[in-house]
Amino acid sequence: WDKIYCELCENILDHGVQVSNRTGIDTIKLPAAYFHLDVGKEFPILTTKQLFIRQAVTEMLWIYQAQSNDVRWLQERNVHIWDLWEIDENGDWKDEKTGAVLKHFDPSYAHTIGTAYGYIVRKFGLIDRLIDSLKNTPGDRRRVMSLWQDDYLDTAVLPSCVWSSEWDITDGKLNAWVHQRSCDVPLGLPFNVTQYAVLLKMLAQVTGLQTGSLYWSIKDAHIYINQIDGIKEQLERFHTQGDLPAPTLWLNPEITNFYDFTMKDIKLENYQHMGKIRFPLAQ
Ligand code: THF
Repeated sequence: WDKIYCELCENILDHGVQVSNRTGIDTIKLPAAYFHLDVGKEFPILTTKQLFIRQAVTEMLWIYQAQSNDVRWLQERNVHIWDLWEIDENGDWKDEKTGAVLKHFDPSYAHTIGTAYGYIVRKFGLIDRLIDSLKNTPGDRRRVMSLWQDDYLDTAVLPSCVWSSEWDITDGKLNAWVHQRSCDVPLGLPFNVTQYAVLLKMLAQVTGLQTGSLYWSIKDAHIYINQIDGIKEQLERFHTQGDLPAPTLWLNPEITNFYDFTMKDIKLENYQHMGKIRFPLAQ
């Protein structure tokens, strides 16, 4: 996965176009990208930088298991990656630096991110439908999980970035085609890929399937210009040291119900990495 990831980064730096966007910090972008990862063969987590697996898995459980949009759920578990998008007591979502109100919501949305991610998963019963279909109609070709719901965009702080996944069974293996509309390659993508690999393995276990592949497509793959130095550091590591052996993900084999998994049942074993790289986060 490091090789695919570093090639994508190089491709963006070499062939991307610099554009302005809503955050005020320019990005270098490619309009599209695609890759394939055989999760059954190798668990995908970067080794050329430290990936914060606890934070990544907690965020995934927040969306798909707790099916929550409440940022306090994450904060109670010491995960702060959504703090910048929390609606305040008055229903305001504010610019972190200037304090300007970026968007106003009904105060009943206080402490949430509005109607995105976990809210949509719960509202439309997406996980239960998916598990039911995996168990009962394995040949189904309509297993589309869509977090993009037009009626709920206006009341979301941020429309979901990874917004679609399609779940396939071939030869007893569970595969997923995941798509994101916008991708912060240094910060978002390493989290997202590892999260969906964990989700794939959890779903395979509770439906009696083998772990298959992730097929990953991106529209607008970008690097913020204040992240370029960090990415160059990571590329330097890759070109001088290559990558390190992939760790394995252990799931408690006794869990048969998706909702019974806790952090104690999900463990990354033998994770070797080359250390943290700090990347700025654009609000
Ligand atoms: N906005 C932007 N600009 N990029 C994103 O990746 C992003 N997200 C979520 C919502 N809006 C976004 C937030 N996801 C980190 C990781 C994921 C995030 C936000 C922040 C982050 O800072 N990770 C650090 C350290 C984490 C830690 O120390 O706990 C890292 O090094 O990975 C797309 O999902």
